[in-house]
Amino acid sequence: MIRRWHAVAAATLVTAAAALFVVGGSTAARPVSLTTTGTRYTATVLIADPAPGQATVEIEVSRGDADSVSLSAVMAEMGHATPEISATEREPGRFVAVGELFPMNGVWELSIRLDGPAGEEQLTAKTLIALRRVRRCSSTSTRARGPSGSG
Ligand SMILES: [Cu+2]
Repeated sequence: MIRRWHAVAAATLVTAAAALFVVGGSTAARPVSLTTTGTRYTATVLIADPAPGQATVEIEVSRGDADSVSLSAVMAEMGHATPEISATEREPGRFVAVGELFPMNGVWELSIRLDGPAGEEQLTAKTLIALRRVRRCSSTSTRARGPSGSG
């Protein structure tokens, strides 16, 4: 029962994502750039390639002196949660995390947990994760890519 709901929900999300891309006139996931503000910190989330699988997420802390940043993600409507991963500080205020934060397409809520002399704070940002290539016509366009007649 859960699996069926899962499949239906996934199909709905893919359709929704495809619709967004058609409206946007693009065939690839667009880079994500979101700024979120709390009482202690302000952070900007940058995802160059917002696709499922291994993700590289950059966090720029523009307000507040953060010593550590950790990320986790939740897809509430499907009950998914990914374990927290630690970001590495590449330069002052700029953190990068690499990991399986977004295992599937859809809208994910990213939690950014920051800690520093000012204290701990958790910020959130919603982001759409989508297939690398979403075609308007799914029936024929992907078929012609393979090597024809070889192998
Ligand atoms: Cu799912």
